[in-house]
This record gives sequence, structure tokens and C-alpha cells, in this order.
Amino acid sequence: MQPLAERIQKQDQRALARAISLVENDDTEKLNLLSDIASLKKQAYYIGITGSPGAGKSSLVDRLVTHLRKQDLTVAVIAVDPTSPFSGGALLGDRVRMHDHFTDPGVFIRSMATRGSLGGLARSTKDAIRVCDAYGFDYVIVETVGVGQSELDIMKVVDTTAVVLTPNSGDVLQIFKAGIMEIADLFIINKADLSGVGKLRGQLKDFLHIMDPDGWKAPIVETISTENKGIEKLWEKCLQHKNYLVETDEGKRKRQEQLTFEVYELIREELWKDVQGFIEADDTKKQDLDRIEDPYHLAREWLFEWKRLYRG
Ligand SMILES: Nc1nc2c(ncn2[C@@H]2O[C@H](COP(=O)(O)OP(=O)(O)OP(=O)(O)O)[C@@H](O)[C@H]2O)c(=O)[nH]1
Ligand SMILES: [Mg+2]
Repeated sequence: MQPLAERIQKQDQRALARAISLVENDDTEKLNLLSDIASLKKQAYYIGITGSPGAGKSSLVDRLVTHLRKQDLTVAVIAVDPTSPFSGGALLGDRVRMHDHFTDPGVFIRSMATRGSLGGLARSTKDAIRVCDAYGFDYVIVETVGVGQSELDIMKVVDTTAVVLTPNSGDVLQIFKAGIMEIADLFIINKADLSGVGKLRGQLKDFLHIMDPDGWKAPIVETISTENKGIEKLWEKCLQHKNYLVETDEGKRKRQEQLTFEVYELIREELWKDVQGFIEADDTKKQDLDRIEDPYHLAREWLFEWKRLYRG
């Protein structure tokens, strides 16, 4: 096992931070590290919190962390910030709103940005979740902004996905269109101190009625994170979903499906790096790219050439 993996197993937070930087920068050591880490898996529970900018996700996560710490549970928070090329420092403090937890050894907070990561933000976030799991946290909470493909991808690895909505924001339609409704296990109406809560709840129920899934029916919880209201109820619903996943074996199925997907994704990524290197090392190929007429023909030709070279 790699020394870094060993240090993570011994709960060295600096090693944890370093490992996440490795996956974020798509370091050549990444696959070896992740492979060692996979064998250390400790069964943390993953929770994803998504919603529009400013919906109150970080404030909610902050309250949840406090709630968990009171029960002596440890937690890692990964804040995904697709808009920012930076991570760490003051920016993280401001966006994540968790100043009180930064010095608590039972809490680890990390922001993931687009910087580096060839495999994409979703890929490096999933790897970071795994690294936090191997460290031995009880819970890993992932905060993502917005409703893009990369958020949807990230939400596929978490066990419970909570979607945060606010009154009078027009969020519901957005979320419905983006396909988030299908993956939501829990809806949070935050800023329930504002007017329009009843209307939002009604709209949400209408959409949920259209969906009418067979198994788990996503509950709606109201919170006012600034006043620490509704947090216990929110946690209760998270645990209910967790129990549902365990009792029905749905959780196992979900994780297994995700692992299969990841094997394919990793193969695709590694193969592509290989093929890309092969293309970019060849100047005539680069010239060909400037005058493509038939992309199908070119792709087939290059793949054929690459296969002949590498498969012997
Ligand atoms: N009135 C009211 N304001 C709230 C509530 N929760 C959060 N806010 C305020 O909403 C603003 C955004 O809160 P954040 O927790 O940073 O929201 P976020 O969703 O993490 O924001 P981004 O990470 O920037 O997308 C802050 O000014 C909070 O004080 C609430 O329940 N009621
Ligand atoms: Mg935030």
C-alpha cells in the first residue's frame, strides 16, 4: 500500500488533503492511490445537497454538521464550485459558511473547483468522496450548486440526494426540466420564514404527483437555516431514507450500479488519454484536424492505426 494511503488510514488530515489534490489534478499516481484506498473502504454514508445559488445550502450543511457533531459523529464536507477556478482559503470560508467547524478535528471541509481535473469535476468529486470514506468519516456531505450535467453525475454516487428550494424563486420548474426531480430523495423548502411557502409546497406536490414513483416517495421538509429551525426534522428524514435503502437492498443495488458505471468511466478516461496522446504526438494528424471533411472516416482511420500500434 502507498504511504499516502497508509497515512489516510491513520486519519492524518494533511494526507487526506494531499490525496484530494492528487485526484483533483489528475496526478499520474491517482489510480494507484484510489485502488489502495478502495480496499480501505469504511462505509461512510453519502449525502448530496443541491439547489440554486444562494438557496441556503451551505447554511443548512453548517447546521447539519453541528447537529451531527453533537452526536459525536464525524463528517467530511465537499463543496463543489464549478464557477470558481480556485479552492481553499478565504473564498472557501465565505462560500461554505462553516467558520466554526474549521478547527474541529471531527470535521473536514474541502472545496472542489474546475482547476486541473482532466476527467472533469464530477470525476474528481467522486474520487474525493471515496478518499473521505477511506479516512473513516461517518458521513460525507457534498454541496453542489445548480442543475447541470456534472451535478447530476455527482448525485448518482451519493446515497441520499436532498434538493433545496426557496419560496418565490421559480426553482421547481427549473428542477423539473433538468431531471433533478427523478433523483431527489428529499426536498427541502429553505427560507420558510419568507412568504410563498404554501404555494411552493403545492407546486412541488403537483410535480411529485405526476412522477408517482413505486418505491420511496420523496418527503418535503421546511427549514429556516438562519434560525436553526427544521434541522432535526431534516435529519430524521435523511435517516428514514437511509433505513429505506438498507431495508429494501435498494442502497446496495444503487452502489453496485454506480461502481459498474465507474469501471466503464475509468476505462473510457484512460483509453481516451492514450488515444489523445497518440494523436497529439503526430504533427500530420494535427494538420488533418484543421481540414476535416469526414469526421467518421478520420476517427475510424486513427482508431485503426492506434489499435494496430498498441495491440501488436
Ligand atoms: N431569510 C432566510 N435567509 C436564509 C436562510 N438560509 C440561508 N439564508 C441566507 O441566504 C444567503 C445564502 O446562503 P448560503 O447558505 O450561502 O446559500 P448557498 O446555497 O450555499 O449559496 P451558494 O453556495 O453561493 O450557491 C445567506 O445570506 C444566508 O444568510 C433562511 O432560512 N431564511
Ligand atoms: Mg454554498
